[in-house]
Formats: sequence, structure tokens, C-alpha cells
Amino acid sequence: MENTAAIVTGITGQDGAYLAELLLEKGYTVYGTYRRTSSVNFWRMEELGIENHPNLHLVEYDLTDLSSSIRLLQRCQPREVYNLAAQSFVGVSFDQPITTGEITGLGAVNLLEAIRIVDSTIRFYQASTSEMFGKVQQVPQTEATPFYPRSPYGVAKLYAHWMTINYRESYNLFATSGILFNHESPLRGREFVTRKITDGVARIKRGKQSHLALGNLDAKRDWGYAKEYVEGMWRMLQADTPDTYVLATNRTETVRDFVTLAFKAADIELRWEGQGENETATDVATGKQVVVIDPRFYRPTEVELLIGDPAKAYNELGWSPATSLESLCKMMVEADLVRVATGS
Ligand code: NDP
Ligand code: GDR
Repeated sequence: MENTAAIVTGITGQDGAYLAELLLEKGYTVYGTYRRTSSVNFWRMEELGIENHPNLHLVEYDLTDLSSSIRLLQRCQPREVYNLAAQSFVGVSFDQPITTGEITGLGAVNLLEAIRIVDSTIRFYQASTSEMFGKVQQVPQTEATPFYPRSPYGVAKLYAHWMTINYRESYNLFATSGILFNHESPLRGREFVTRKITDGVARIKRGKQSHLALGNLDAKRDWGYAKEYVEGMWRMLQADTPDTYVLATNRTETVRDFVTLAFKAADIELRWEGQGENETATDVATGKQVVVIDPRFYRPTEVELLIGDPAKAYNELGWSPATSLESLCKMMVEADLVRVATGS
């Protein structure tokens, strides 16, 4: 492999940081793109200790702009482009459907168009999502399961997914789509439910917060470890041909189960009581209410059940998840306990 340059859009996000770390370990020159803001936030790269790596170049880039995308490719001359940048929070997409469409949907097409114009041999990875399955059609979900997205985010991602396939078929681009189920880590954003929970547990344990307010506890998710999922992304672009792959653990649990696991990881046993909006969890040892429901966190439409079958990724790429949900949850709680204790 002569050209080992890769572009990672969304370098400031969870997956961007882990993917950059992986590619740097493999000897790539990484061009990580971030959007212009008044105060850039590189904390994830700092936590991984890669922000000053000599082969990491941080590039300001607007993915809603085609000419920026063209110049980016001309300047970096990558072998691979990983499109991870997105308005990725499902809840916000209901309030900002148009922005979500422009960034999460059309953003991918700017890059596909730029590849077609600048160098059609560049390999492209699109960060597709299990949110595209939406309303349950069949389980476990596979590459062949019909889509029925339930949020503006899911719809925007589905557009980008089909455009990736369309560019693969129309122009023979190496355009691959990874349909990734939820993946978490200590680097997960605090707005997502797992990190909101582990951060909340750590604050409650350290006496800095009284309780956690959550939305739908019945939603079931297939949660894996982000660091392993970025390895899957890389493997997809090393395959002989472009394709679509599901990455998942094939285990599903409710949000409530994750809450119980997280408190357990901090040695707090819970007693659940009530139903619906009146459901609560109490710390058995102290008798204090530590979980309540706040309907503001409900979504207008919900994805009730996700469980993926990663057999194709295993058979064709040799990829499989290794970290159990218990280990993942413990890792996140322990990291948050340290952060809360040190104020970091
Ligand atoms: P994050 O939310 O942690 O990161 C998203 C990245 O996109 C950040 O770098 C963010 O930049 C960037 N971004 C957001 N808005 C814009 C914008 N307007 N212009 C340019 N960049 C922008 O997501 P993850 O790392 O968890 O996910 C990576 C990708 O994978 C996303 O596309 C997500 O939708 C998708 N995905 C994630 C899954 C998961 O479980 N994590 C599952 C399946 C798919 P900034 O820091 O400036 O906000
Ligand atoms: P999701 O992740 O929507 O699956 O999208 P999120 O963690 O936001 O929600 C998971 C489930 O938990 C329920 N929930 C809450 N969610 C949040 N954020 N906050 C709460 O207080 C809360 N209470 C209950 C939600 O209703 C939902 O059912 C993530 C993102 O990373 C997407 O970008 C990615 O594509 C998908 O995973 C796969």
C-alpha cells in the first residue's frame, strides 16, 4: 500500500478520535477535519494522546460546501476517506430537521461528488446507522432488512446510505457503507444515554448530583465498544470490493438494564418502582431516589428495538466484537468516577 493518507471527517467526535488513533498506529498520515467554531474542542484526541502526533494534520473544513470538499481532496490526496461528521444526535434532529438533512445527508454527497471529480480511485466509507431500520420490521436486523427510519436523523442517514450505494453502482466508486449499531466508550458525548448515565452515576456516587432524569427506559439497544467498531470501518475499506456491512454485538438490552448495570459498577444497588412517567429507582442503601422520568426526554417517534446480526462482517472481514456490555459499562463508569474526582 503506497499511499497511506486518509481523511477522517468529524475528527473531534468519539469515532473520529478512535479511528485516527488506529490509523496512526497503522502508519497512515491522517487528515482530520473539524468545523470552524469560536472554541475548538480537541479533548478526545488529547485523552488519547494523539493531538500532537507528527502524522496527524487537523484541517478546517465545511462539509456542506462542494468546493471545500474538492480542495480538501486535491490538497490531501488520500487513499481513503472516512465520512464520520454528522449532526449525530437523534433527539436534536427533531428540532433541527433541515440542518440535519444538510449535514448528515447532503454532506456525504458533497464528498462523493468530490471523489468522482478529483480522483475516482479514492476509497470512501459512509457512517451509516441502525437508526435507518427504525420501526421494527424483522429481528435481528441484517444488511437485507427493510428500512423504516423514525427520525429526521434516520431519514438523512438513509439518503446518504443510498447515495453511497448509488455512486458505487453508477460510477464504480469504492463506496462502502457500514451500518453500525450503537457503540459507546468513555469518549462518548454526554448527550447520549449511556454516557449521560455513567456520568450521572459518577456524580451521584461522589455527592455532586442528587439524581438522574431520563426518558424512555424501555427502548432496547445493541451496544458495543466504539474502539472495536472503528477497526471494522478500516477493515471494510481494505476489502477487495465495496459493499454494505452491519457491525453489532447481537445482544440487546433496555435502557433500564444499562442504568442498573451502571449503578452496580459503582456498588449501588437499585430498587425499581412504579411505571411509565412515575417510574423511579431508589438506592437501596440510602433510600434516596436516584432515577426519575422526565417526559422532555421522550422522542416524538421512538426506535423500540435494535439487535444486529454481524455475521457478514465476521465471514467476510473477520470482524467480531469482544467487549461485553458489563465490561463496557464498567469501563465508562470508572472513567467518569476519575473525571468527577479530578474535575476533568
Ligand atoms: P459524534 O457526535 O461524537 O461526532 C460527530 C462529529 O461530527 C463531530 O466531530 C462533530 O464536530 C462533527 N459535526 C457535527 N456537526 C457538524 C457540522 N455541521 N459540520 C462539520 N462537522 C460536524 O459522533 P460519533 O463519533 O459517535 O459517530 C460518528 C459517525 O457515526 C456519525 O456520523 C454518527 O452519526 C455515526 N454513527 C454513530 C454511531 C454510534 O453509536 N456512535 C452508530 C452509527 C452511526 P463537533 O465536535 O464540532 O460537534
Ligand atoms: P440513539 O442513542 O438515539 O440510539 O442514537 P441515544 O443514546 O441518544 O438514545 C438511546 C435510547 O435511549 C433513550 N433514552 C434517552 N436518550 C438520551 N439521549 N437521553 C435520555 O435522557 C434518554 N432516556 C432514554 C432514547 O429515547 C433512545 O431510545 C445513537 C447515536 O449515536 C446515533 O448517531 C447513532 O446513529 C445511533 O446511536 C445508532
